[in-house]
Amino acid sequence: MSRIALITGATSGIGKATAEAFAQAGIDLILCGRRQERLKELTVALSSQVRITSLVFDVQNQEAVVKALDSLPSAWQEIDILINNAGNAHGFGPLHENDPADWDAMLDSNVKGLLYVTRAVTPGMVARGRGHIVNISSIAGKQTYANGSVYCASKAAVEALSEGMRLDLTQHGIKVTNVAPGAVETEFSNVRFKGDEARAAKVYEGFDPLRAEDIADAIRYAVNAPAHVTIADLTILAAAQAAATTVYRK
Ligand code: 8X3
Repeated sequence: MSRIALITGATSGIGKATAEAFAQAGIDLILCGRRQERLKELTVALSSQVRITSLVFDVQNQEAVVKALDSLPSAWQEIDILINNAGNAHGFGPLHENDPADWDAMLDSNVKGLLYVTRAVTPGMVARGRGHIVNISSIAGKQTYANGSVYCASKAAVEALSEGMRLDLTQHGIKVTNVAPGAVETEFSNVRFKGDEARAAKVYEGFDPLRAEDIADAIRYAVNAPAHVTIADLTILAAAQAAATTVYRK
C-alpha cells in the first residue's frame, strides 16, 4: 500500500527536492506552502508519478494550519510521513543590532510553525499506531555561531523537539528523525540576506556545497528504513565543511 507524506515548505529547496525524491519512490504527496503558483507547478510536474494534493497555508498561523489539515478529504487524512521542513533564517548580525521582527519570523516559523503542524498531524498517527516525523534542523542547531544566534537558537529548539517527540511518540509506533544539514545551496542565504544575491552567492563560493537533492536522498533513506530501524539523527555536511563556520575554500 502506498504511503502518504505531508511536506511543509514544499515550494523550494529541500522541501521541493524531497517531494521529487518521494514521487520517485512512489510516496503520495500533500504539498504545503505559501506560494500557490509554485505548488501548482510542482503538482503538475510530479502528478504522473504519484497522487498529489496541495494545501496553501502559512505554518505561522495556527488557525490556518488547523483549517488546512481539516480540509483534507478522507482519502488524504491518514498521513504516514510528516516532513517538517518549512523554516528560514532572517537577518545576520549581532543580537544587539538585530531587528526583533526577524526574531519573530524565525521563531514563529522554525519553532512554533513546526509545533502547530505537528500538533495537527500527530493525533491521527497516534490513533493509527504508526507514523514517521522528519524534522529539518541544521548544523546551526548543534553549533552556535556569531551573528546567527537566534537562527541557531531556533534550530537548537528543533533538536530538542526531535528528542522530545521521540520520547513521547515512540510508544505509539511513531519514528522521529532529525536531519541537520550544513551548507546547502538553496534560496536560504538569499532570504537570510534579504535578497542581497551577491552576498548570498559568496556563502557557497570556492567549494562544492550540498544540493537540496543530497538532503532529500538522506530523508528518503530514513523513511525507507526497515520497520525495526529508526534513523534518529543525521548530520550532513558538504565534504569541504568541517563545522558550521569552518569551510575549506579553494
Ligand atoms: C543552514 C546552515 O550553516 O548556514 O541551516 O547555519 S548554516
